[in-house]
Amino acid sequence: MEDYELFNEKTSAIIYGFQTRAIQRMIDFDYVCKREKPSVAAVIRPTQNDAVAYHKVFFGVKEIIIPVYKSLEMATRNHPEADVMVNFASFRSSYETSKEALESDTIRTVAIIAEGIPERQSRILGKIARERKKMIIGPATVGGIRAGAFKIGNTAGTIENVVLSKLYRPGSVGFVSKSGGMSNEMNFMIAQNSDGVYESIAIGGDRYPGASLIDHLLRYEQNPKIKMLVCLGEIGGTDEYKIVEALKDGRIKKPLVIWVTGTAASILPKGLQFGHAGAMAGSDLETADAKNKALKDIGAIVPKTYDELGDKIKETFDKLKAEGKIDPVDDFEPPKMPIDYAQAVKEGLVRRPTDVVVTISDDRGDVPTYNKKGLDAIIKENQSLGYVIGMLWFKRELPEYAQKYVEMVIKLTADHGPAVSGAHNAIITARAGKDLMSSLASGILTIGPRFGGAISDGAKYFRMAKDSGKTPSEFINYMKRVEKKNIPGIGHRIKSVQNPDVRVVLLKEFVIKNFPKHPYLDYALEVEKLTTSKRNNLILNVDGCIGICFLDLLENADFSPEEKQDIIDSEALNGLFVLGRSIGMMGHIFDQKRQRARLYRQPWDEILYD
Ligand code: Q5B
Repeated sequence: MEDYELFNEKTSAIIYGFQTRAIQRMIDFDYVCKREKPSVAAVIRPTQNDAVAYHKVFFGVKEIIIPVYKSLEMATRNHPEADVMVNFASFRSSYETSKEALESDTIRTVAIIAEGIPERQSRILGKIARERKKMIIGPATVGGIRAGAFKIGNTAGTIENVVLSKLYRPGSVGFVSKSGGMSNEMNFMIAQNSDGVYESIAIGGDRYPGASLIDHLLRYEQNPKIKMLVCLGEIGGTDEYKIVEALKDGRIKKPLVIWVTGTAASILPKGLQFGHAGAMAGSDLETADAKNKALKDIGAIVPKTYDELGDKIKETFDKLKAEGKIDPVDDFEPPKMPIDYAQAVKEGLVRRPTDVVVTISDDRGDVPTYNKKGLDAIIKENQSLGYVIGMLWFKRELPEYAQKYVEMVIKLTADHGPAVSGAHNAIITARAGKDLMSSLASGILTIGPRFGGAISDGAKYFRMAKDSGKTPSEFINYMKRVEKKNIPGIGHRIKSVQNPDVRVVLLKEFVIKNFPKHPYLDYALEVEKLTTSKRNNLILNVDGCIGICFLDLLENADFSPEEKQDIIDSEALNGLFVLGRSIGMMGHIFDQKRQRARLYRQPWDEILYD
């Protein structure tokens, strides 16, 4: 690359600051320019924990990943080919980071976006850049663009603007301004009145920019591909007189169309500052009128007003063209920019079949809903846990007695001591040093047909038996001979007629007292009479009682036969035991962890070695 060039089609940059939108805009620009490789080599995000992470971006329709480093040192070491740093650091840290980049061996150009960098620091940065023959664009700038090659950050705005201003391929005009905002407008104006911009730089509105207007104009002068110069100066400072000098001593020979903004200052109170830190006339020499006059006197093409600027650009360009000095532009239809999916959805341009259907809750609005009821209302109305379970499991506001029943089940099943399968497994797992989730999962995984998980099957078989008109004794025979299995919900390892399970007693009492009717419980108690007459531990157990009484709940609350079937088949009733017993199992896990209990080993004398 020649010294007078800052960027070409292969330029790649390191972006300081995790500016995802600006990064995507740069790569979108690369895509419409038909660059072979994206221009962002790496990103620096000093706040991240890892030395290196990755960020996904689109390059056209394809997704690519860009490394994100914790430090500039790592980024430059891994990407020596990247010779531009676009510095999005805030004004507080921009000085240190820009200095580090200027002092690196690989970074040649630093674009400093931050506004408000102390002038002393800007001057030091400028000095370092001059000494090391490097270029600073900014501070307080949007950056710049080499049409068809490289774009700094958010320069030129949206991709639509880039295309409208024909920035996807180079024209013949070298443009420089102080203002970044005006550079967007000027890129468009130049595209309307010539074959477009070759390079466009906004040096920034501070009093001490890293490089001045003349620095860029002299670069453009040397570049044979640039045929004419356009410059937008600004009230304040004496930078434009350096351009006058260059015109006078012949360092600038190419036609220069220039306008110094701020001519309205003459009708406004003296000393008024125009937006930028440097945009204030401290003396008559610094006024826009004085500068425009000096430039015109020395031969620059200066319009009468800003409104005439476009015409002057056109006249100058047409003249050069008539003289055969303008090479034909290698124009092409820029590739259509794929529209982001989220945007397309917003605009109603695409539709997509969903993969998941959810009918119980929604978290998209301000307030999450449970079965269409706002969580705020649920809390304000002080609804019970039974109510919430009703909404999320059964999609119903359960009647109050049913809510109470659900809560009672959860309380009654919360724990049954450490000896049962679930608690035992959870304890052993916790003592093996495993985490809460693993210990709980290992306990939950024991819940099944013999332990805690007989509720759904109990409901299923008792419902089938009663609804099909089987007598209790026919049901017992059917289970033994046809199904060839123990009746789910009957039998307990330690509870018996003589040692009744108090949980079952409490459940029965509650249901008989509160449920309008309880035909399934009545039926099950008849079955129990027969089974306990055979063996005294073949009682209606806690699983069975929960499931059978739930059949009565569904009956009382007018659930349809199909809904009942779905509730049974989906194992929602076993879910009550899982939910309740998780409370106890977690208690056991915390208990073991609190005690720092040692690894469990089953004593040999509890094992028969045969
Ligand atoms: N027999 C629960 O069995 C247990 C029979 C039966 C007809 C039956 C057994 C069973 C069905 C599943 C069930 C939930 C395995 C139980 C729970 C939560 C818990 C736990 C806790 C908590 C116990 C001996 C003889 C045999 C069998 C006959 C047994 N059950 N006949 N229907 N249901 N029940 N599970 O004592 O002629 O000698 O061959 O599978 O409802 O898990 O606290 O511990 O909160 O944590 O080991 O309460 O009843 O008896 O299997 O040796 O059978 O009785 O056919 O007859 P056992 P087995 P035979 S509540």
